[in-house]
Amino acid sequence: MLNTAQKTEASGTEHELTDGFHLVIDALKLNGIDTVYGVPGIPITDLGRMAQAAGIRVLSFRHEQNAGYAASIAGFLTKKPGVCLTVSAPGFLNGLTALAHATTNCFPMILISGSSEREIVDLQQGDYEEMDQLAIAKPLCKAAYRVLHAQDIGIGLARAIRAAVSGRPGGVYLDLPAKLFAQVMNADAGAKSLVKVIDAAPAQLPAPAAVKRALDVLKSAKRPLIILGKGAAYAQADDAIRTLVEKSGIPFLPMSMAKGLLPDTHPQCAGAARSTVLKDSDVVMLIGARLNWLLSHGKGKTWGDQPKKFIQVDIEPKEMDSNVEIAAPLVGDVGSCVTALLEAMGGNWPAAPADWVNAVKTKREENVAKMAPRLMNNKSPMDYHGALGALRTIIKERPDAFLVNEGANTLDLARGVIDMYQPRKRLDVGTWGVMGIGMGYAIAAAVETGKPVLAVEGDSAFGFSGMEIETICRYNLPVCVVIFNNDGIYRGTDINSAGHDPATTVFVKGARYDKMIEAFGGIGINATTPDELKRAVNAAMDSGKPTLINAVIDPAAGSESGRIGNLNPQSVLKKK
Ligand code: ADP
Ligand code: TPW
Ligand code: MG
Repeated sequence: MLNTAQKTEASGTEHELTDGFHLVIDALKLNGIDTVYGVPGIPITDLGRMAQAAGIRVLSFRHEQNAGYAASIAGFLTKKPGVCLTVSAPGFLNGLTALAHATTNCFPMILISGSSEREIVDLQQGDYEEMDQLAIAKPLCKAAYRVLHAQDIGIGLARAIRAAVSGRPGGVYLDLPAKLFAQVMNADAGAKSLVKVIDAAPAQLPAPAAVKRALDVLKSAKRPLIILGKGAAYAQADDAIRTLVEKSGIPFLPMSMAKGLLPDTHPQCAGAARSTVLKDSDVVMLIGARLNWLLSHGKGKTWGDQPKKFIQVDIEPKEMDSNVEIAAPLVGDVGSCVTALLEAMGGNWPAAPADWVNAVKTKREENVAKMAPRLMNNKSPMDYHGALGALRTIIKERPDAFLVNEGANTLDLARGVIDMYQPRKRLDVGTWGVMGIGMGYAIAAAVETGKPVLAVEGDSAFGFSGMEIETICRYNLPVCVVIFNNDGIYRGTDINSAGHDPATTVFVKGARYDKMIEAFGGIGINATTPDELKRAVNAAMDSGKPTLINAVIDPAAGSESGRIGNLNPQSVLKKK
């Protein structure tokens, strides 16, 4: 409804009016969307202002990609679509990477972009920021809609919400042309046109026969394994999943963002025996995890010579048999499937085979013991293990803090070293291994939950979203960014032997990223030893003040592409 009650005389009676701006805001609020991430400009500047005035939290970023990543992870954390608001063509395109990322990672998100005049765009007459955004968005998201009339705003948003969160969650594009915002209609009719989405992500129950089949396969196992993926984390069925794991006694392996669903220190956690369990298991139950590249497509050397049978719990039927045969597909939402499994298991489910459970336990203890001394070294400059040893203790002492993590070595080593204790606390590069999620994720985690955030960032990774430290300072968010500064991508030691330019993978030597945040009133600290690092992070987490710590890492410590160097193509001519 219009703020200053505007009235018209129509057939002798007074009518209150509303317009496109207000209908969009009312529709968001009606559906419980209370936070929006974006960058202002024509035609959505006033929408942002009015949304803020109407009590929606509007987080203004420095680049749409970061706002989009923030929205995507807000969706993962809340099971409501995260909303990113951008201007037309360039702003839309900047947000589009994040929309595609949300779709790829199965996070619910809505990218709302203003767009130019349809009549001019379609005739390609060169409008301000002209682009056929709807057509461009379509292949990169689950669904894309455009609203042309104010009376359709309610339906348009309802469709976007339902598409984003139902079934396999993903990104949705909503195109709102500039003209729409100014369209006026009768306020009563406007209010009636809004749609409150009822049961946006309905439970999807698995068929009883499929549950029985899954349990029959599981029962036949000699060396069973449960793999938990970020779909399981998203489902927020934490208690049921924990009960299933404990009741079955089966070792579990958490994928990166499923760490903490059960604590990494849980006696059944096989995280530290990853290669063994993948190789030697005979029955593998996937819960909300795809057999994509992150699991070597379910075949090859990683999976060893033992014949495998897979049970897969997933909401997306098409995921079954995507890479290998799935012996027992269980299609439904994780909560319903796990509950159905538990019910069908009954009271006397046999214990998991003891020799297998013990073999996994022994391997895990061996690996943990091997790693321990490396994590305690106090070298300066630091190596990854020394620095991560310090951060590992911090998360142990502050298990409700978020850990945002990106980089190559900084990512792969932190994933292995830093134990997680609570669900959905580890947020990282996800399915694409994308650099640039860091500050957007950190901001959204702090905004959506009010919890402290520790962002552990490679120096390259940080560069993709680094300007958002201003945003962190502006909103005074409890975010502590630690930059693992090894002077470059993978290593800081590469040399270009053919000319004066620096090698392609190196940055300014000895850069002081801590100075950047001081420009915005945050706290900057240079840490050269694990002890210094630990002190600085603890102080930051205690104070809750925006802090950036430049952790000086030995430029020679990392390896090419971290743990996935094997994916680099090799030229036969390379080292002539
Ligand atoms: P990871 O990278 O952790 O292995 P993936 O992103 O590959 O996880 O897989 C997540 C899977 O979880 C997707 O196939 C998706 O369809 C599924 N999923 C997402 N939400 C749910 C849910 N609520 N119930 C069941 N499956 C889900
Ligand atoms: C959007 C390719 C993968 S990892 C990485 C790049 C550029 C940076 C690694 O250096 P960093 O970490 O962060 O300093 P470290 O500890 O190993 O030195 N563009 C995008 N995504 C990806 N993944 C890349 C490029 C890449
Ligand atoms: Mg680096």
